[in-house]
Amino acid sequence: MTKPNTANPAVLRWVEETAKLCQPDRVFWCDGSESEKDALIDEAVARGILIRLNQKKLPGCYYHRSTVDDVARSEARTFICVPTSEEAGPTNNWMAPAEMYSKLRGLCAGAMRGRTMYVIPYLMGPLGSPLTKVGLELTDSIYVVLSMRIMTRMGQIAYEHLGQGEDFNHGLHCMLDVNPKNRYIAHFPQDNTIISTSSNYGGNVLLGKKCLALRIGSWLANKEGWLAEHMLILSAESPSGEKTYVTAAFPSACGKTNFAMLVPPPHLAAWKIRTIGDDIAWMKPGADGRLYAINPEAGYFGVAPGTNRRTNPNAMDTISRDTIYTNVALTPDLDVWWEGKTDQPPAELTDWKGNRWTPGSPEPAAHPNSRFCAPMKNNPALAPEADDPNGVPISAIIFGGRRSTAIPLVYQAFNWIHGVYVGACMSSETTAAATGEVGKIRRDPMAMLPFCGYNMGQYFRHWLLLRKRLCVPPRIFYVNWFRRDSTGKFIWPGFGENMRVLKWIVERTHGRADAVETPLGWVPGPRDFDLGGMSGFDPAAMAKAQEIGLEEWRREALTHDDLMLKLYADLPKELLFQRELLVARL
Ligand code: SAT
Ligand code: MN
Repeated sequence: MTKPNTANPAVLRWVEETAKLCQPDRVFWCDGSESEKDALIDEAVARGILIRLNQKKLPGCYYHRSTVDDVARSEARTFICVPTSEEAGPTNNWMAPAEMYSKLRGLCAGAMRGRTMYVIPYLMGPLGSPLTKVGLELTDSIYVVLSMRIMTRMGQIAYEHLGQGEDFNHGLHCMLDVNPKNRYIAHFPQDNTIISTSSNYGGNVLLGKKCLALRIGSWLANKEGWLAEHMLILSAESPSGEKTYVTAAFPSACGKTNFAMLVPPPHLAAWKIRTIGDDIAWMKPGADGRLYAINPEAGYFGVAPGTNRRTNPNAMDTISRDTIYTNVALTPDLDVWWEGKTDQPPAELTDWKGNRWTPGSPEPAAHPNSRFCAPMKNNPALAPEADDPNGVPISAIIFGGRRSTAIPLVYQAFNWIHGVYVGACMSSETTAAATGEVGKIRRDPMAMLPFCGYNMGQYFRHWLLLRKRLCVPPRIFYVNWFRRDSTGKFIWPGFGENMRVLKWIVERTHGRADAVETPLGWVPGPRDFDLGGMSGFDPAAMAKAQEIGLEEWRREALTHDDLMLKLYADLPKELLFQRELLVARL
């Protein structure tokens, strides 16, 4: 037992109650210090929870391997526990709070016997921001402590922000035996409480991230008049030094981290892109009628496969030190490797399951959802604004998904209401970030399907109402980097070249670039999209990337109906009108 490092009575009371329930042998009060980190790492290494990587190549880096059925978010086991199922809405799993509490109390009773319960105080958001929230996570996982230390502003700083108040998120994580049968990720928004059992996977157990910053966050945002969104935030500085702030919502594993760390191609090298956040944006109308965004996180929990010097050099630098890797492959000299890290795989590896792997092995060496967890301060492209308590004023909101067909590279919504409709109809092919089938098209409104903590129809209404509080609403765009030609090849080269799309978007927000009207929205005029210095990509290829097939779109519009019908009872009528308008234009 270490000594409590706070006198906050609500914190002391809750830790005591939880310890009584879970009966840990020890309670460890984390303070976030360096010496504490070193001691916890030593213990994790001694117990085989972490492997110390090659410290010459990867200073401060460690490796964690999870059990084979605990490698992604478990959406089927994620619940919103509010009094009625209508409040949770048809896109969420629901259970009555009393029933879920009783089930989880049963599972957690005595669950930490022989173990240590760690008390993690943390902030979501920069110190001193009016948007910042305090969380307390109680967990019996050292891996969670060390990851939360990277992903949040963790330690004494959170108690200082909280003072004697009671306004903090109560998070409890019990690893149990990580058996999926006992896995629950349960949210109780009315009590500002999260309980997660029987998993040790990031999105299920780093409770500040998806659980607090998005599910509870969106519920609070609806009540308090702000937005909690699954969005990266970046700053784009033009050659003349003008800074434009942009957010973008793409589903998990669709390139938010890459876009947030984009390195422009040589032709556009005078532009500077800097990262504010790579996954979550909290946004609120400011006194000047603009929408201001902060990144509540302090680290990146990114997908490793596909990350390399060419696709994301800033990420490669970020993860070269102080990083926890999970479920990637190991080289014989304890370096890390994953599919796409180098063109040629090493001759021999230990795969994510701990087995010997050679290039002829049938399975990938790294799990497709293997991750790095790295502090944002390592990012060479980090924007200084990432720590600004006031946030940054957003000029453009980009929606996008992973679609092989139909959806053009970029278009702009006609106005805010149309933009909300376009975001609501977002769709994407599923990825390995959640358990289940990969590559299936699903509607993922605003990339929030797995993360909206209340009724999705109500969520759209909240978006529509917010417009009234904005004098300068961000312009709304839709992008698709993933369209393929008839041979299956990606039409658009993506990655750094996405700067060209971003440039058009930025220019549009300042009223400088021209556009052509189409049934979907405005698209770049032929002279207003910069293809300079691009070899192998010409206006004909651009036309293919931008093609809007009317027949294909008539079918596409019909597929919007799954979601519209599911949400019909709560769907704002504005969105039904938007659908009528789209059909008429087609
Ligand atoms: O696995 S996480 O939920 O943390 C990341 C993601 O899926 O977006
Ligand atoms: Mn995410």
